[in-house]
Amino acid sequence: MKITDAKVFVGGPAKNYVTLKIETDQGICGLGDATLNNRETLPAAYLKDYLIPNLIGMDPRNSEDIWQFFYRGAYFRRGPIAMAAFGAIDMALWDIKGKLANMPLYQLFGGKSREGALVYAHATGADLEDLMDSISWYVEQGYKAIRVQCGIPGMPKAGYAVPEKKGDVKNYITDYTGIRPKVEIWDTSRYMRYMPKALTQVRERFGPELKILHDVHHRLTPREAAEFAKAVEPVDLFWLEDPTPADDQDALKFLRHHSTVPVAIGEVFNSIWDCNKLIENELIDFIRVAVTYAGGITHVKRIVDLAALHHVRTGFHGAPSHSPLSMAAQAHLNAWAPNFGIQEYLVLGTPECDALFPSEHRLENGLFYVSDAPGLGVAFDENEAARYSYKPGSHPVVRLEDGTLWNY
Ligand code: GCO
Ligand code: MG
Repeated sequence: MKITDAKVFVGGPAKNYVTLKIETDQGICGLGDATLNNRETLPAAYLKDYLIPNLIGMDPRNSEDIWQFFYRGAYFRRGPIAMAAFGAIDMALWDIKGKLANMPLYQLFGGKSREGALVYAHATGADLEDLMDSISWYVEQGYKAIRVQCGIPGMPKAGYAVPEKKGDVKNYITDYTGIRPKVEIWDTSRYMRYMPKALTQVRERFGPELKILHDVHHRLTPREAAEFAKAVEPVDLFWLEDPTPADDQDALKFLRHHSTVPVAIGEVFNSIWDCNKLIENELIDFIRVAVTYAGGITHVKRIVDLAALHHVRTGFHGAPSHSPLSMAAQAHLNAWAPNFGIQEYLVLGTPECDALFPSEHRLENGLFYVSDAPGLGVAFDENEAARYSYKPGSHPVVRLEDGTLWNY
């Protein structure tokens, strides 16, 4: 069996999805997602200029060897751009493998460990009252777990994942069209004083059963993060996410020595070497990598297995920048993983997105049910894809009130 061709498509409704389609001499094709939010053209170029010319003629069934060929062959290791490009190839090769076996991917991993996989949605508000309305809306939709963020009184501009206008709670924007980023202003003291009180009120309003998550988005120092974690302990969070900048694997030691709050980290990681110390030293409870830019199914499965040895559960990244393809790859891993924790899931299901990526995967009552179709179980409509083109975008940049640049 041989790979005969591969194409890259960039574009989509709301997001610039980078979709790879690999064709074979047996008429079976495989699909993968290489979307790297706000840097989409780069994994696309890596695929087109370096990887695809080597891929043609290879046997698509040898997904492990192909992964090693590209990873070791790059010489300069890791990095989100390369790992997103390898990840898309890997996903597409697993898709082909599933179609050849006529089995959904979770069967190739070891079968189902559960039927529905728990997901969490994002509630947000310009202020606390606004946030309460947003949470109520998700609770009514049947969600059992909700990430909560809200505006901080006195904070000059909206904080992380917070709408500027009250009532804009389902469509808040965290990135912007255009190449120049919006600037947000951050004030750690105001956040540290206000957010524990706000989270306490959410717990009081919604009772003990709702799973509440909160994302600090890398903005605290290790000492501040420990203080914050202690302050929110009575809220009984499902997790506290990215309390410290994720590039320092030692930063969580201090927090861990001072608090029992469950910690989640890893959406910016792109390899096992970014999180092996965190996992082996049991400094975290949830690992947030994404199949999209952590080297695809082959590499992420390795991280999941390491995590399982150390009581660390999965909580894969699922921001809207992941196309239905990588969300499906994660759904298959979620159905199988003995150490599954939760899946971030923002409803992608606009009619445009469903038309571009038809599938039978479904969300019901806060649980995600994986499709039984062979492979990833997602199709790709090239005619629909022709409607979209690349639009540049950017993440915001964050400064302190005195102008010092901070972490987004
Ligand atoms: C999350 C993340 C995202 C990131 C985004 C950056 O928890 O979902 O923090 O919202 O900000 O993925 O591209
Ligand atoms: Mg996050």
